[in-house]
Amino acid sequence: MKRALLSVSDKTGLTEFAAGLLARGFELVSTGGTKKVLEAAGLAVTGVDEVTGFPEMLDGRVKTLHPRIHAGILAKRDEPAHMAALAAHEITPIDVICVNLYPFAETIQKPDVTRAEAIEQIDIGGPSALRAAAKNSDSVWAVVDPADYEAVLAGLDADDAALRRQLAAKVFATTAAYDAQIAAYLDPEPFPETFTPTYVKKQSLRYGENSHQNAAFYAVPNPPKASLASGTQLHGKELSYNNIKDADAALAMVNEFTAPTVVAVKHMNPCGIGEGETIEAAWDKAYEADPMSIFGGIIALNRPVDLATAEKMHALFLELIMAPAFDEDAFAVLAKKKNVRLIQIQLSDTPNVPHLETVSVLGGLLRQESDAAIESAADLTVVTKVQPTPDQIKSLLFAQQVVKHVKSNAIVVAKDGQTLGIGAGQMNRIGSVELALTEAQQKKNFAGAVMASDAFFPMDDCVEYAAKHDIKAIIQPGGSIKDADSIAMADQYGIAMVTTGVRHFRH
Ligand code: 93A
Repeated sequence: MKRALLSVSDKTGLTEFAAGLLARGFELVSTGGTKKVLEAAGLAVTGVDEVTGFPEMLDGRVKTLHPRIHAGILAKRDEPAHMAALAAHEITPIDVICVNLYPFAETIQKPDVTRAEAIEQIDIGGPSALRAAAKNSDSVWAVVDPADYEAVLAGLDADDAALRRQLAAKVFATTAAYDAQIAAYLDPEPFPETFTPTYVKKQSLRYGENSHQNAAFYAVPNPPKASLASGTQLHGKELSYNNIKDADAALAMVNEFTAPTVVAVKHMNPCGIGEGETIEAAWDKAYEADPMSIFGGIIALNRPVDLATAEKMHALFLELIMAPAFDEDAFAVLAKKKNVRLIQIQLSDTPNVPHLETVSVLGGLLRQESDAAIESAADLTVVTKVQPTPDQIKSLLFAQQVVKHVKSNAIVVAKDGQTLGIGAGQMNRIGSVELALTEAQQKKNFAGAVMASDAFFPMDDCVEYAAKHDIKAIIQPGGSIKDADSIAMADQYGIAMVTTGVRHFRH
């Protein structure tokens, strides 16, 4: 008679699977809690203690850890000496191991969980039995996921060796991720010597950046607020690789603003950001910031979408709209377009909660703390003879909050909670200044605009260009050996300049 060992924390689908095994002539062996569930369902089951001749010990810490179990799993079925050893010790081979693990990740998510409670949820016997079965997958079935039960029953009938190998790989991936979570809990050091992150596939993607590149989206098991992975898609075409990158950037931006704000993103850069009294007013500003580039844009709002705003957005072609909520009538309007992706997001409780960022480089990855710095009026040093006015200071701080989200070299021209021109990703700073100002000068409300730079001015040419193009105040980190030249240039044109001491490169 074939034997199956069932020992599961997640009892989903257990009795159906067990009944399927019984119907296929298996004898079932189980640990305490699993056995109870099976018996309650009227299924015949032997206790693991009857097989081992040992009681479950140490509050369950030792249940399946016994040669009568592990030799039964590990013996090579085509190795006569192995089978003779089993016979000599009267050990029955075990052909199916169905185990899922103590819920360690869920336990440490609970508020106020103690270290002792967490440690108790480190499963030792379960991974051992699973890994033994996976090692012996030439003959043994290692089943770790209830989602596979049906396929396993079918696979048993067909003696599907390929499926056994697939399941074995899943076991090692699962136990590796499980161990990585334990390691991260025991030592939450952000930059450990060995970095073993755990990501699970959230979705396969139709393609990557371009249609000839395959791609998939992976997320941590419990994604934080203000992440796309913790959002819910309510409507529209499935997300693309580029959507996810752009939406991630847009979300990081909108999450930093407290007043009603709308962010429009194209190719990872903001093309318009507007802050207003209402979300509709914010939309108007974000749209008018660059009515051309917003076409096909990714939009993030930090307030629920109301009908008036929805109607305005509906009039344009937009790829994706994210907001904490959509009013019912607003949703109905937007959902008239079949493809537009509507995503409900959760903003973080306070703006810009620091987190760790990871990007890949060939053969490795880079990890850093996110750029969580947000400057306020108290961080500004006026370096020119002319002082900025209170209104200019507001506009300078707004431009500063935008510029950190723009690819370097980054220049933002803004006024009254609205971007007017953005220069992104140029290889020299003056190039970004020219782009931002060329765009900004087309706006009818340009007069009195201010300018932010993500890093210091290496020479006085940027200030000269800005002054000649009617910029009245500038914010920049300072710190160049030629700061004095830039300040002198500002004084020459009678414009105000403040420094922050904080650089915001974004590569
Ligand atoms: O405490 S353990 O690490 N020691 C063991 O020997 C052992 N064997 C199975 N945990 C062990 N298990 C785990 O018990 C399984 O991985 C499963 O998650 C759980 C099932 O226990 P029960 O059947 O009592 O609900």
